[in-house]
Amino acid sequence: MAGGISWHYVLKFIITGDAAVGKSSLLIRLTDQRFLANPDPTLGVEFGSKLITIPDAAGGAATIVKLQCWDTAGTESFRSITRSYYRGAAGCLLVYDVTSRASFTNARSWLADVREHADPHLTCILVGNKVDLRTSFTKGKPRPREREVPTAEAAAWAASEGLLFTESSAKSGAGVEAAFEAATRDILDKIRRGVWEDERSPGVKLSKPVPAGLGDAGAKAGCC
Ligand SMILES: Nc1nc2c(ncn2[C@@H]2O[C@H](COP(=O)(O)OP(=O)(O)OP(=O)(O)O)[C@@H](O)[C@H]2O)c(=O)[nH]1
Ligand SMILES: [Mg+2]
Repeated sequence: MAGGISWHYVLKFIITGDAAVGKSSLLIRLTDQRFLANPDPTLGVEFGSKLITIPDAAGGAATIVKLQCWDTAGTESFRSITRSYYRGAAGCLLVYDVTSRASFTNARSWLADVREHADPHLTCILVGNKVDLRTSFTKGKPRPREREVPTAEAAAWAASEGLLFTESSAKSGAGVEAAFEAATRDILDKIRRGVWEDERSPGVKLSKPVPAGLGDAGAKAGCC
């Protein structure tokens, strides 16, 4: 890449929400483009990273961003551990399951945690996951599994809390990259407006150009 830059920014993301809403599945879909029907519950935190390219709306040069994502456990017993990962995050995916009203109701308490422990400038996107889900099987018989959280209701709550909003399916892949991209665009906009100051913001790092010849490895070593 020109100037030896592999990415322009490194952004720290956290993924939070109730157990089993699909947080790890969203991250695996983003980083590996695959879906596991029976993933293990997260114990504490897991990490994943992905380069994404954000085109410039005005037709200028695209911005390459390295997302460093901390996928936290939704299980209550890990809550005090996972809270410590909120500090310094620039972005947050607050995930619920569209077929579980309880997970949507509990999003309020996850958001309260984020507000208490993360930077006030953090960009949070509410993500209603599992939009593919219509049917589950009990004792071999199909049983309809209804959506319990209407899109309009979640969108209205997100707007009232100043959150971005989208729906997704980690299973089909629909809306997954778009969720991370929407949050990233918002963070880049905040960087442009000086809301996030590089160097002093632990969740936002600017990549430093390295001398020609050091190549990709040099750029990575010079960052994060
Ligand atoms: N149908 C469907 N199932 C999903 C989707 N996302 C996740 N799942 C399933 O939901 C279950 C829980 O997924 P996980 O990704 O482990 O959930 P989690 O939020 O990381 O759970 P914890 O790590 O325990 O907090 C698994 O059986 C997944 O296969 C989705 O978009 N659609
Ligand atoms: Mg998990």
